[in-house]
Amino acid sequence: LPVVLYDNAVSGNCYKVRLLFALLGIEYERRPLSVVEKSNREEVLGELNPGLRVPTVVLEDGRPLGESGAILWYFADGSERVPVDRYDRAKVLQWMFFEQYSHEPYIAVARNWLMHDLAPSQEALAEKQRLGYVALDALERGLGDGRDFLVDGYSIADIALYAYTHVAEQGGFDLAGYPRIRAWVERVAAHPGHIPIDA
Ligand SMILES: N[C@@H](CCC(=O)N[C@@H](CS)C(=O)NCC(=O)O)C(=O)O
Repeated sequence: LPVVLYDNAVSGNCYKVRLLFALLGIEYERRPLSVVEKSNREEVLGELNPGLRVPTVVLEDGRPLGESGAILWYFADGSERVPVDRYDRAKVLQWMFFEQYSHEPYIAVARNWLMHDLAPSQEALAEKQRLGYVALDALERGLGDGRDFLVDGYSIADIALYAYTHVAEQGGFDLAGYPRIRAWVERVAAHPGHIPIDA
């Protein structure tokens, strides 16, 4: 059986998984779920992911796995996209936890609100954007010292952060003041096997 991906085409969290699968040449079956009309979530994902979120995968042997970061780690560990060195592995996790706590909740949510006209108020959107810029400042600092990627070589830390950063404009963010981020976005996109979010 192929790997199954419960997926959404505009979701950056799902794109992380599709991008990794493309880079690793992993074949999978894509099962789209809406991120707006969510009434069937429990029925479809209830047995698979207690969070009822996409991405959720079902492995070849039937075991389910949720959370984009966990899915990236499961498939990439042992490949070039996860370092071998213990400290570097922890640095990859440092960036992935940063993405989930300090980046995605602002940049992805601002984008989602703007794309689907969901912003509860202008003030709420402005606050998401303020905190999103704090995350972009951190990412810009993290790409200092002439480093090409966040850790040692192109890793799943880059995939996790790239997913929403490269479409941050859709959340109302201007990357003009972030030259290292812009160069890194181009570097990731130039990697052999790269696919766009809307592939
Ligand atoms: N921390 C989760 C977040 C997943 C997530 O927020 N998925 C969204 C789509 S991007 C979703 O399923 N939203 C529907 C909902 O909130 O019920 C991950 O990284 O996989």
